[in-house]
Amino acid sequence: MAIVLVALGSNRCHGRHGRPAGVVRAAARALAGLGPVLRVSPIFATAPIGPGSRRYANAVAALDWPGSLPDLLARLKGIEREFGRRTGQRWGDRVLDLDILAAGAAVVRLPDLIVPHPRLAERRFVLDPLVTVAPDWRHPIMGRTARQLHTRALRPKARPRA
Ligand code: A4P
Ligand code: MG
Repeated sequence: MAIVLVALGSNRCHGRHGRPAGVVRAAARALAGLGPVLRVSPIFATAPIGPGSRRYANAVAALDWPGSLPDLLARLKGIEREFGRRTGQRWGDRVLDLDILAAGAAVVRLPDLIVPHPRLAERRFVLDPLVTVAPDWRHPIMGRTARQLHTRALRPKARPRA
């Protein structure tokens, strides 16, 4: 593997790292324990999608990871646990969520790992930071760059004419 794009999200406070933005900053430092972190986006404050009740801090990091993607997922889950993440409601409030967004042109479909992340192209909270880190990364299935996906997501949705 080479450069892996990792999404970081938090919408709960942490005893030591404080508010969600502090949690995301600390998590980016923890990623550096896995391999060189080449870039980290600014942190975006975003409204929750789904049943979450509080605003999120979201970011994307580019990590140079020499191992396999299932091994990386296991390490990311380990970091989530170190930050006190409990398994709970899907999409529910969480102190830290680390998702593998993409790894170059890799396409993975395992029972517990799908890359590129299946909801990546629909989500401003992913695309806004992603485009600052890897604007030229090309989605291997959709054939569009992060910049193109971002532009598309900014466009107002077409509405049926009255
Ligand atoms: N999994 C499959 N593919 C991947 C991948 N590429 N990266 C599996 C990471 N995990 C992957 O994830 C559930 C399972 O997905 C994992 O066990 C893994 O085997 P999880 O992190 O335990 O649970 P989750 O995050 O609640 O579910 P999911 O489906 O990953 O949710 P999302 O898509 O991450 O959405 N609103 C804002 N504003 N900002 C957010 O960050 N996040 C979510 C969670 C909802 N709303 C949000 C945000
Ligand atoms: Mg997740």
